[in-house]
Parts: sequence; C-alpha cells; structure tokens
Amino acid sequence: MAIDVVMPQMGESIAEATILKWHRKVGEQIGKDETLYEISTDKVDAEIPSPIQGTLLEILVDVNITVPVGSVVARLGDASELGQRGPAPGATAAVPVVIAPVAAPIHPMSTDDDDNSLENRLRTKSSPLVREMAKQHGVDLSRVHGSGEQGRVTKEDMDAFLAKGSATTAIVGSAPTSGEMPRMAATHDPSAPTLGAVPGLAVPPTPHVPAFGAGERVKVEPMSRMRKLIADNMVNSKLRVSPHVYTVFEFDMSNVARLRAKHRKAFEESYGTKLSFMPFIMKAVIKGLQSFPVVNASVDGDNIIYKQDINLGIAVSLDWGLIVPVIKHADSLNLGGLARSLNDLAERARTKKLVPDEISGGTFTITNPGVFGDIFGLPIINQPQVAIQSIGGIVKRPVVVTDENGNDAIAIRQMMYSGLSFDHRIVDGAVADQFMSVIKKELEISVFGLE
Ligand code: CO6
Repeated sequence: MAIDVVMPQMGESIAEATILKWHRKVGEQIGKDETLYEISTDKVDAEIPSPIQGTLLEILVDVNITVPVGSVVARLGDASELGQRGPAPGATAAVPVVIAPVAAPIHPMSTDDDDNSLENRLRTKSSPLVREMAKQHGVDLSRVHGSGEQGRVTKEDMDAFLAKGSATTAIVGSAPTSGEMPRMAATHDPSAPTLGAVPGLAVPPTPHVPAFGAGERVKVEPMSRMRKLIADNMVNSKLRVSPHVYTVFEFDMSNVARLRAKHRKAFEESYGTKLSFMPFIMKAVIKGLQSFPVVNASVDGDNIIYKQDINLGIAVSLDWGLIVPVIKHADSLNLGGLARSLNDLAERARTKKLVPDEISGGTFTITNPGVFGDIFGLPIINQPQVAIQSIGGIVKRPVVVTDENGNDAIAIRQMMYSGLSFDHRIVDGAVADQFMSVIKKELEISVFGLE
C-alpha cells in the first residue's frame, strides 16, 4: 500500500521549505529512517528520514522547488506499485486527496489559486529567502516589481531593487544632535512599519564591485542558500543595524584547565559526554549576563527589551557554512547540562538534524574560533542580539605572577584572549568591560561546583 511523503512541519514559524536533494531515485529501495531527501527552510537545512522501508515510487517535487508544509512531495510503497500515479503535489496530508493522474511533477508555486490579490501573491509566490531579505532591508515587498512566475518577486528583483537604493532600511527620526546615536529601525520585527528613508541619512546601498576583469580565469559558483543568508545577515548587522565596538580581555585559564584535567574522567562517566573548555566558559558568561542584563537584551525602536531568559547561541562551524544553535534557558543548567546540550546541538548541527526552533531565540552568542588556533576574533553581532563573544586559542604562555608577599616570577600559564563585540546603542564600553571582568574572575577562581 503506497503512502504519501509530506513536507514536515519543522517549526511553528515555518510555512514552506525548498527541496535541496533527493537521496534516492524513483525505483530505488530505502530503509526506514534512512535519509530520503534534504530541505532548506528560512532557518535550517535538514535531512528528512524515510517514514517506512520501501521503494521510492514517485518524486512529486523537484529539487530547488519550494512547497508549503504538508505538501505531498513523494510516494513510497512496494516495488510492485511502481508506475502507478499518486496525488498531485500541493495536496496536504490533512485533506483527503483524490488520486488523479499527474503527467509530471508540478511546480506547486505555479498552482494558481482563487485569491490572486497582491498580498496573496507576495505571501505565496515569494521565496523565504526573498521575504527574509525584504525583512532585513526593511523593504515593503509590494513596492518591488516581480518578474517571476505570476508576478513573484525573485531574488534578482530584490537585488536590483536594493542596488537602485530604493530600500527603506533605516535611520528614522531627525538628524542626530551631537553626541546622540541616530535611531535605527528594528529590522527584525516583521510587524514593524516600513519606514521612509530620511534624506541625507539613508544608508547607501552596497555598491556593486566588479568581481573579475575581462579575460581573467575564474570559476563561477552560485552561493548556497545558507551562504546567502549568512552574507545578508552579516551586512545587515554590521552596516545597517548595530554600531559595533570591541574590547579584548586576557584570561588565565590555568584554573579551568586544572579542573578539567582533574574531573574529566568522572564527568564523562556521570554525564556520558565530554568536558571541553566551553561549558566552563558558558557558565562564566551566564554569570556575566546575570550581572549585566543589558548585554542579554535587544533593541526595538526606542525600547530596550530585557530578555528574562538566557538563551545561549553557540556558533558551530560546518563544512558547508556556519550555524548558531541555541541552548535555551542556559541559566538553569549546571556544567553537565551545558556540556550535554552543547555536544548534542553541535553533533546534530553537523548531521543536519536541527529543527528551526533550535536556532532561534538566542539572547547572546559565543563563538569559539580558538579551536582553529585563532588568537582572538572580533565577530559580527548575531541580530537581534547586542553582543557576541569570541574565544581565542588557549595556549601556554610565560606570564608574570606575583605571590602573596609581592614577589614576581615568570610562570607558564594557560592563557586565552577573548574578544567582545557589542552594540554601542545600548551597551557602553564600561559595561562591556565590567561584564568581561565578571567572566574573567569566574574563570580564574571559580570551582564551578566541581569541588
Ligand atoms: N583553545 C584550545 N583548545 C580548545 C579551544 C580553544 N579555544 N576550544 C576547544 N578546544 C579543545 C577542546 O577542549 C577539545 O580538546 P580535547 O578534549 O583535549 O580533544 C578540542 O579542542 C576539540 O573541541 P571541540 O570542538 O570538540 O569542542 P568544544 O566544546 O570546545 O567546541 C564547538 C564546540 C561547537 C564550539 C566547536 O566545535 C566549533 O565548532 N567551533 C568553531 C566555531 C566557529 O567556527 N566559529 C566561527 C568562527 S569565525 O568567529 C569567528 C570572529 C571570527 C573569527
């Protein structure tokens, strides 16, 4: 008996997803829980396992096509059923589907519906990427000419619109008086009204710089969806939303290194997961955020939104990009809980098993490029947060230490630099430095409940 494979609901806010890859061809066998296809949503890329063991009878939605959640994307069943046709794509699992012959996989975006209003066209015909771009640049999509199928606004339309400088991102209110930061539109808020640019104050569009000259030997490769999202988010955060300021601290990690070496084995036995430096750093950062809640806040227009939970985003490098899963309510976890959550999220990020809710809602981000031998980094703030901390490589260095009698000596210590990038709209340098001082003290003297 054939079954329909439907596009799964990946999270409350996800309405549609794009097929990236089919892992089986029609006619091929697949085992239960083996990866059948890969999808991309606004939030994450994910591998979708096969719900049953069987034969892939039909693929109804091609690669690079976006369909609403609940759409039938394929049919699985017994090899004897090969060649029998199933329902048209776009039929939802909840609605009984009439089995009707379909000549070929249909592009569900082109399935016309009765409501051809502009709003509906924009809602249903623009890809998640385009809507994300519109949100980030504060662009009212109804102002963009759509050259795509049935007036759909394509990425190229958006690029052209932004290049023309028509984006309304931006600075609102009157010109800043001296010493005052201009107010920026809270571009993360989809409900925020589109704001008219103020003459003389609008952020100029990103200029197009020719990437190569005539006759130059090049290989052109389109950016992946994730790469485009990273690129847009970085430009948006650094150039349009947050005035970044940086501070760098040096931490003596000898205390943590000692604790880690001493308790590593017992920790792994009791929590069933490895103990790296990160859980100690996360614990110290949580203490810093509790002491200075503005570092755990967001800006919304003229309001400062103090987040009551500490949801720690941790940058995880992937072979194909970078993702920031979030440890929710990190302040309620002990060292073991933090280590477990971190290792679980990092592992699932690398095997494409995260769901969108696990990469949203972060209130502060830690990135650890130190694993690659970095001394320290000055990362770009992950919107709508207001600060991000980078962890540099922990290395043995000779440092001057002073004993209780005031005698100086040169000692070999485990040292680490750490950079904090913060949003000067609401975090001042003194607060940022005091925040880092709390973390420094914690890392250098706390025993983290281990002894
Ligand atoms: N120094 C020295 N040694 C380290 C460090 C640092 N900073 N961090 C981890 N380690 C050690 C760690 O303790 C492990 O040692 P052993 O247990 O003795 O084997 C080992 O390196 C491997 O660590 P692992 O990656 O397995 O675990 P960890 O918990 O430390 O980190 C992670 C988890 C998900 C954060 C990490 O795997 C990762 O993906 N890091 C990269 C994050 C990244 O790419 N960030 C963006 C970089 S770009 O931010 C950027 C500012 C710019 C430059």
